[in-house]
Amino acid sequence: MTDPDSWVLAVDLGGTRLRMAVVTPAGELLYEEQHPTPKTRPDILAQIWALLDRGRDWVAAQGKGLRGIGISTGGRVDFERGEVVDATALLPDWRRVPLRDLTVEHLGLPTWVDNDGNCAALGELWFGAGQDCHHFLSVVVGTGIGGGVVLDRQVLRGVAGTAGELGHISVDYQGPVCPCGNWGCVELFASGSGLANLAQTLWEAGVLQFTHKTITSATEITAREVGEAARLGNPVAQDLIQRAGRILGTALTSLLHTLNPERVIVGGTVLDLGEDYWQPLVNTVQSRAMAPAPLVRSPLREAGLLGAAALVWQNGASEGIKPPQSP
Ligand code: BMX
Ligand code: ZN
Repeated sequence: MTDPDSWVLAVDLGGTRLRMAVVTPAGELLYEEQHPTPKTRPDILAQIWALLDRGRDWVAAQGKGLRGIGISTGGRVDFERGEVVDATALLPDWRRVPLRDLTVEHLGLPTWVDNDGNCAALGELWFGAGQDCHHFLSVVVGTGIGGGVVLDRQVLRGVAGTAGELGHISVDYQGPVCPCGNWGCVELFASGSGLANLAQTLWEAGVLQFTHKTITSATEITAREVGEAARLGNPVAQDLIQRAGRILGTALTSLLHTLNPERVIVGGTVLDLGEDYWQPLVNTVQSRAMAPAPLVRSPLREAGLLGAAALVWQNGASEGIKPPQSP
């Protein structure tokens, strides 16, 4: 039976969407909200706290108590300090943010903060395709590419708490400069924002045309539009998506050679592009890796939110919070 006193509030801050949910230890999302990510740091903070206030009020109205708050965010996070160290242009001005302490000050509840890729990996470990697994990789292909490495059922955080930035593995040493500082990062080619940028350049050059929709400015072109064009048989769009799958497969192959995991769990909205993305991804890993690990799709709708919630149960012993289950 679920202990209602173990409910928590979870937040997931991505480059496009900001989500909040009340989560039970069984992994049920009881109350959910989702909004576009605000554009500035003060607006992001204000929106996070407004959502948390509403979540807390909703729980109080049910006559229930809350254990704490877990926050999943894009950017590199110093987990011990609960601080966002740095972020790419997907979250402008999102650096040196003492998010844990600010949130504790605002809501008075114990709070933990981690990178969204790490949270998704923790979500898989507790509730998803990692439940029966000791060593796995989790990859979330959305606006950016979030990553998490689980070794011996622990999320690998590295010395400064910022490990697992799998989107920033270079697949082209002379490639375009990434906002992270590296060159030719896989995220520039295989993420939703990467695909959109590449498609915009091809559209401006007259190489890619859209027939399903009138496009008047490059900024209207998203990965979803590229997907729609591919579905209608546009060979340039299909090629772009297939190439993205192969490029992600190339980066994952390097990770398999480094970590030799049991499986790779892949999720995120970009998988909605379908087989044009998925098959080249799988085929590349199968044909290039020395010992290919199976690629499985995440069964979770909200791995990041679930992992953010799990942060509370996993780390809450110091606050007297008992884990409802061992992951
Ligand atoms: C970027 C980087 C990662 C993040 C990933 C997925 C920032 C703001 N983000 O690589 O930390 O895990 O995107 O993010 O630096 P999402 O926006 O797709 O959820
Ligand atoms: Zn990068």
